[in-house]
Amino acid sequence: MIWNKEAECLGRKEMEALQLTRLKNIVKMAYENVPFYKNKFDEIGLKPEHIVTLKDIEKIPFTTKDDLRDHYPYSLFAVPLKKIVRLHASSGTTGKPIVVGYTKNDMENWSDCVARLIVAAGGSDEDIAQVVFGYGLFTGGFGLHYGLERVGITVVPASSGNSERQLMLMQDFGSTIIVGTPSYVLHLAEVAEEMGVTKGKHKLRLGLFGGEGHTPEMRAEIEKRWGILATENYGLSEIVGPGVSGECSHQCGMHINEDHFYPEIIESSTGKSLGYGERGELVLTTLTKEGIPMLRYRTKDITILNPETCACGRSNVRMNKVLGRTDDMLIIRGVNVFPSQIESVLVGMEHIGPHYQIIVTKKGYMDAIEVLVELIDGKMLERFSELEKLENTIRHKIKTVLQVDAKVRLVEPKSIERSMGKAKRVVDLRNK
Ligand code: DLL
Repeated sequence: MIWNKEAECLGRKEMEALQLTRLKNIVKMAYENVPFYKNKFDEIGLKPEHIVTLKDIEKIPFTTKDDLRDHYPYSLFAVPLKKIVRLHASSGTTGKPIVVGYTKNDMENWSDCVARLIVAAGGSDEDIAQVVFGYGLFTGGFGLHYGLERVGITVVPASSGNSERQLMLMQDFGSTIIVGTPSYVLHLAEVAEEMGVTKGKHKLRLGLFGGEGHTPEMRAEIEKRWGILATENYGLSEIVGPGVSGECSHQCGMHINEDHFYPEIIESSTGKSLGYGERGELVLTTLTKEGIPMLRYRTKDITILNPETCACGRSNVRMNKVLGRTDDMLIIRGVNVFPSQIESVLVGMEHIGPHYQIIVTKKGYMDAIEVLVELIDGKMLERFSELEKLENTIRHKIKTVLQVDAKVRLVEPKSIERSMGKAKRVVDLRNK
């Protein structure tokens, strides 16, 4: 089923016409109501009427997370606070969070966008969805919640944490969908196994995962352990929260809600625009947001856009899995390293579980990485030769895939800190 066929299956020409009309409106609205945008436009002599084609978007300066931080809390809002019905916030690069506000219309559009990705993944009003995202300033909990309700799904707003209770609710309420971060839902699978909550004892059939990335290997692990179809969705607070894009049940890229969010790919170091199929930083422009319009927001997320119509019939541009962020990319002795690359080496190997942590240090002038990996059986720590052999195998694999020499340390099961939200994969001690 397709939730909003008109928006999700629009022909390319019609979509571009709609985007252009909306782009012109939002640029005018931002220029007239947000001094930050007016100043930026005036500095380079740009006027809203100079935006005549979609390509003209490239004339508009980028917006960054620092801009949100510098205008904390409300200075980027385009409407009086009276019109704002919801605030959310997310962590900034330093101290204060960044704040976003939604009008009534924004809330309507947000729920519709989230409803689209839920239905695309296979959710329907027959389902019971347990939301294990945190409810609060984080957009995950409430964002998915309203989309689920819009579809008519029975929502269990369990919020994050208390795994044993989650499993009790899941069984007693008969949850069929689980909604959360992949790392937490994988942790929950471990607890379920310990508690004997095996496949026949719960009714889960579908997972909606987002808020952080996960590799195909990690997805396969989640699907196997829970016996579900795992789909992914993407978003960020600055743009709307969840609802920017989501996968359908074909699992071949996340359909972007292009009628609300205009996507571009740029070369991160130069800001140069790149085309479909090219890997670069995703830049998003909100086309309908009233509360806090974002023009050419640099997400720092690296991906590739694909304009081909999907087997599901949706024609909106899809984005590939996020490969990493331009700012969580580690540079180890000159080599770019994404945590997701290390993850794909680890997941599925014998004797080790799916939890890992990358510790980055500096030895002299040289960066060094150590990868902590949990064993499935702690007893192996006493069998030195086996342990050494496994550490060497992992080290060798990492070297082959990443061209980086990493130290590997196998550790006790469950000794790496579990997260109720997004997993902390990298501990960077270089500047400490
Ligand atoms: O994480 C919004 C969200 C909540 C999306 C729940 C989907 C589901 P923030 O906390 O502002 O918002 O974090 C945004 O998280 O720029 C990405 O780096 C990362 N991220 C979100 N979804 C994915 C994903 C929410 N599917 C930042 N894959 C983004 C990879 C993701 N990274």
